[in-house]
Amino acid sequence: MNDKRIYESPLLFIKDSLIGENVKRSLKTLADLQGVFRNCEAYEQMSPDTLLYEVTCHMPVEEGTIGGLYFGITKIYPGKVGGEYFMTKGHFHTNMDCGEYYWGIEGEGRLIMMDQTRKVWSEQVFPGSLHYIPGGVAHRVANIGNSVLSFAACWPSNAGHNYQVILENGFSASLQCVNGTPQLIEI
Ligand code: M6P
Ligand code: ZN
Repeated sequence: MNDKRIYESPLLFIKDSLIGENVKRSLKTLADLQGVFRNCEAYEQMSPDTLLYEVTCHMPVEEGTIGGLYFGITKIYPGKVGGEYFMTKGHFHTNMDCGEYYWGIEGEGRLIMMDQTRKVWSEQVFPGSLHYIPGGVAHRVANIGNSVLSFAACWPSNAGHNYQVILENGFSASLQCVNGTPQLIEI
């Protein structure tokens, strides 16, 4: 018998894609990350249209809603600017009380975190890795492999993104490829 109380999920999260209502996708090119990478000369030599990453988010409530959640999948393409791996812009949450979960789906990466005293550390991202990012800690992910890195994230809808502090002061270390291996280089 057909049970009318059972509905199909309005959302599908299959491997690294997200399909359904209230799902928004945005693409980030090199042009969108002006001033983020350390090697300005290498940056200028690359096409501004180079696709670095794409973010697909399920945003069921209005931005700023207290108690709501957002869910997103980020796919970072492999590549480097100079010796620095392709990575997300990175942000603090505007509301410093808000934390976030990240977890690895495919590929190989590093989650780089920096607290408000500018202390930096990183965690390995791989399929199945789970990362808790406390409030007040800036976060960004770099793809250190030769294939797409994808990770999922879940954060409060009142967290907000503060990119300004990162654009003005950067992280205090950058993830560089040194003799083929990733190293956090303090600046
Ligand atoms: C994750 C979440 C999003 C964020 C995205 C890309 O999916 O943290 O909130 O937008 O990564 O990171 P950024 O916005 O720093 O480029
Ligand atoms: Zn965040």
